[in-house]
Amino acid sequence: MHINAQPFAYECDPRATALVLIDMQRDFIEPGGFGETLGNDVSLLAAIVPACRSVLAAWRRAGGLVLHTREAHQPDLSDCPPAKRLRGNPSLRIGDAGPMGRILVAGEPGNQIIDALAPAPGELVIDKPGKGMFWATGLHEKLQARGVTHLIFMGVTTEVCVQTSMREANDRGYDSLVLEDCTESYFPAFKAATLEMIRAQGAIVGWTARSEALLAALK
Ligand code: TIU
Repeated sequence: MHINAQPFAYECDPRATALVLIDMQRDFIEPGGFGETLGNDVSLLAAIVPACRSVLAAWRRAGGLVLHTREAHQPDLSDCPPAKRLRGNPSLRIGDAGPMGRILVAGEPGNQIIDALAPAPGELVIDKPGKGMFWATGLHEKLQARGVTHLIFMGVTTEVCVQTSMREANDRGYDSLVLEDCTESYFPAFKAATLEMIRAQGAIVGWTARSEALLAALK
């Protein structure tokens, strides 16, 4: 498959490529979750949902592997470093009870992927205690067992969990593409800077493309 991307075309074999949705969970996209406790306006992030849905539907039709991640901690917070929980001055800390249940805790209502992008049976769902999807998840081994060499990213937020996951993927030998209109940040300037730094220096971290480019390649 040949995708019109920046800084140059992205080539991948769909059978060796996973579509990755990073943290499209209520915690970040709906009011009352982790994103809002940090002081962010979460309304910005919902705008990417229709584009993500179109790509997800097309990718499923093509029979491609889908991977969903959630930023989630165990109920006893044994996988949440105190440094992460205690940093800053959020209105509620990780593990505290909020309007959608305990903040960023696995199994709570706020920790669920939004209905519009809910995982289908057979799709991979990874709970990750860090910002990056490889840290403490065993994901690399799961992807290797499936012969995955290429990753196409969507999700939130661009400069935090998406970028961290792409950098982790890069160091593990994956070729990564992020879909520009399927990722969002609470800070538009951070999104723009992240997309630029990913593709700089001859795709030092990876590629960026509009979702239409992927949809055209899948036709
Ligand atoms: N705060 C912020 O922008 N993001 C996160 O904490 N997690 C993810 O990006 N998923």
